[in-house]
Amino acid sequence: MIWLALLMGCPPAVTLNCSAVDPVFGEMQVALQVDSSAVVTGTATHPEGLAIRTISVGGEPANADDFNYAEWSVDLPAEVVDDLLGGADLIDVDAISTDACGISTRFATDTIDLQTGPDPFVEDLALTFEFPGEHDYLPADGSAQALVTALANVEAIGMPVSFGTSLGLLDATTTVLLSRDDLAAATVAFTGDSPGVTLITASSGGQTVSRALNVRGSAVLLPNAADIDPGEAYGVQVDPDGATLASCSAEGELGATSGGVDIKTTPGGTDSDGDGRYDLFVTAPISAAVGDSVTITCVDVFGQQAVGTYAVPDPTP
Ligand SMILES: [Ca+2]
Repeated sequence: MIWLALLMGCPPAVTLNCSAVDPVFGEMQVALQVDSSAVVTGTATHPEGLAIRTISVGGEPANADDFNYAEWSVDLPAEVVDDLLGGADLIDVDAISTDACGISTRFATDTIDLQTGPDPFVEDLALTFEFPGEHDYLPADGSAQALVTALANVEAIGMPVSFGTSLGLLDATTTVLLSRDDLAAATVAFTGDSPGVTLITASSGGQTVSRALNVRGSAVLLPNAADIDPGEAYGVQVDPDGATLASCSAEGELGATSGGVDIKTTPGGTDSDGDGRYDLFVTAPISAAVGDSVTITCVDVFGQQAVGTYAVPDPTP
C-alpha cells in the first residue's frame, strides 16, 4: 500500500482522502514588458505536502524554478496577453495548479494593466541595408529598391522612427519600431534616382544614426564612339564606374570580341589585364564598306546599359 501511495505521489504516512485535501495556496505578480509580453512569477505551497503537477497562467505552463513549484515563472507572449485582454486595458489573470490528486485550484490572481506598463526607450540604434540580389549598390535608374532597416534594443518597441536621405526616395519617412527577432525594428524601402553616395539617417528616442548607401549609374565605354578603318582593330575598355558588370553584346557589320570570343554571338566580357575593366576589340575586315558599324551594349547586374558605336568613316573629307 505504501509503495502504491508513493507511486501516486501521495505521502505514505496518511491514508489520503483526495476529496478532503486542502488546496494549494500562493501568490503571483505580473510584470508587463514593453513589447506587450508579460513575465509572471509566483510562489506555491501544497498544505498537505502533495506534489504539484502543473501550474499555468493564461493557458501557458509555468516552469518550476524551485522544488514542487515553491517558486515558479511563466512567460506570456504578446499574443497571449493580447488574447487575455480581449481589447480591454486591464484584466485579472489567475494561476491554476493541479496537484497529485488531480485537483485544480485557482490559487492566485494578479492584474495585467496596460496603463502601468514600462515606458519604451531607445539605445543601440543601428541601420542595415538589404540590396536585391545581395549586391552592394542600387542602380540610379530606380529599377530596384533596397530595404533600409533601423534596429534597436527590444525596449524601443513602439517608439517612432524618422528616416531621412540626402538623395533618392524613401517610401516612408516615419514608422514605428516593432518586435522582430528579440529586437525592435522598422523597415522602409529606398529607391535611387541619381548616381552618388547618399547618407541614410534614422532618428528615434533622441538617438540618430546614419550610414552611406551607394547609388550607381551605368558602366562607361571608353571611348563610346570611334572611327575604324578597314583592316584595323580598335581597343575599347568598359569602365564599370562602381557598377557590377553582367555582360557585353554587339550588333552590326563590323566585328566585336573580348578575350577572343565573338560577343556578337556570345555575350560576355573578359578583363585581360586585371584592371577591373573589360577589354573589347572592334574589328573591321579589309572588305568593310564606308558606314559599316558595330554597336556594343554592356549591361550591369541591374540591366543599366552603356552603349558605344564604332563605324568605318568616309575617307573623303
Ligand atoms: Ca582590363
